[in-house]
Amino acid sequence: MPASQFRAARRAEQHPTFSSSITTPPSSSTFSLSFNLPDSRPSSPGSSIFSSESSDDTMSTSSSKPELLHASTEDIAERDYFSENPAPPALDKHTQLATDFIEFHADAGRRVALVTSGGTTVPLERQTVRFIDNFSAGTRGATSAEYFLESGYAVIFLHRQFSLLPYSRHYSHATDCFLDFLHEGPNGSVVANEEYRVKMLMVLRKYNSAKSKNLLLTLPFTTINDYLFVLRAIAQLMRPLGPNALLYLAAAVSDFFVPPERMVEHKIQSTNAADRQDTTEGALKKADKEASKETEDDEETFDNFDSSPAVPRSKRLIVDLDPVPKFLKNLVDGWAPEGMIVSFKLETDPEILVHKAQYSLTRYQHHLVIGNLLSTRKWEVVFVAPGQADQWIRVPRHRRKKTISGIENMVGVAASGGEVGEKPLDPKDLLEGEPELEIESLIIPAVETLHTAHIKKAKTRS
Ligand code: PAZ
Repeated sequence: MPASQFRAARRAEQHPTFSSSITTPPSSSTFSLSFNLPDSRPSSPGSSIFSSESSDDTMSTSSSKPELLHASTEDIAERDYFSENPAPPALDKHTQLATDFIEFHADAGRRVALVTSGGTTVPLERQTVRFIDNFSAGTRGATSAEYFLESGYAVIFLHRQFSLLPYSRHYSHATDCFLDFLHEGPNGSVVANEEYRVKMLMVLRKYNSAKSKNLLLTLPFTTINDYLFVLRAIAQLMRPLGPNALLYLAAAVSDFFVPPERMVEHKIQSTNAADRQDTTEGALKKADKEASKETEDDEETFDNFDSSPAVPRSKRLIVDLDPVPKFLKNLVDGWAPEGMIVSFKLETDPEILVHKAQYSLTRYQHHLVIGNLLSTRKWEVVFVAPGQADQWIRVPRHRRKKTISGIENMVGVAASGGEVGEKPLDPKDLLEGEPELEIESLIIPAVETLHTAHIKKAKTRS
């Protein structure tokens, strides 16, 4: 598609029409976490420590919501979320970079994959010292991006800042520090150690090739809010690519967050020391004595959730989180309706993985859910797609590296709803030290095949 046509299509698609007023349904579920804190601090009756500071009005939220015509619940959730939460400062810059990148590849008629990767943080304070995070290192996303590039896709790599990146991931682990691969050569040069040279050269060549052909755009995010804003913006920018767009959502996105109206400005205090004017030794001793007296009083009324040793409420941090709206339906129906959408489903319980993946597909009506278990995600995944039998993709036995934990023996368990599916592995089949085949080298060609079918179907329809 020529660039001018691309720009016109994008303008038309980014300005949906809103009218008529509908009220927001109350949010029904919240999530609470509690932490024991080492010192006493003023108790906060009620469930949230944020309630006393929630009147802070410095947050840039907008109370004027556009009205919606024939709005679905998803439309309302989208309008509310994006009008009540602040756009990240880098949004315009990232949008511009993505616009140029997509235009360039749309002109070339190339397929473009948006790969999301890594975890998201949930800040507890606006000037963020503390946040909630998750385990994701970004291995799936960074590795998949490399295989997409190898398959001829241009890739927008939307990643959690400081998680793994395509190509540099090979040398950025704490255990594989890049300096261990190098030594000093003649005349102050830096030389790769011979045993790593060939692999390093291959990685370097692929990286330089992707860079010089403008095939890889890396955009960072940190918080769940950054992620949602930039995901929506880029998905909408991809609309003119039609079925050539592929959205591969591998990031581990938080399901819960602290909404702006309940977020405190400053670092949450673990003591009430900041309140004390008199810091002489005598005054501090007196304050400590009073604090322990308060503690004794509190213990009589404290509601201890889990029957662990009683800790007074005044020493706990109770975090009250709202659910993050699910925007996958909005993505499928509105943001990128012609693109192929691939979501991931992560579970820890083998008995529910397949069911949850199927449920997600039915609920959001997209094109593919890739299910994986936390423990076996590097050995196997399941493809759940409409109108076809679930398909397990596994690293062949002889390419599975033996682990200390023996977790590779879990492969096959989820396929049979918790029963051991595949026969347990014979230790002889496990090649200690042999480079493990990356499961993404099997996943991406399979996704590509489905994407080709998706494009073909769209062409037939039009
Ligand atoms: O980043 P990583 O390689 O450590 O983990 C990958 C993953 C498990 C986060 C990914 O494969 C995934 O399942 N993402 C979606 C998680 C979810 O929201 O269910």
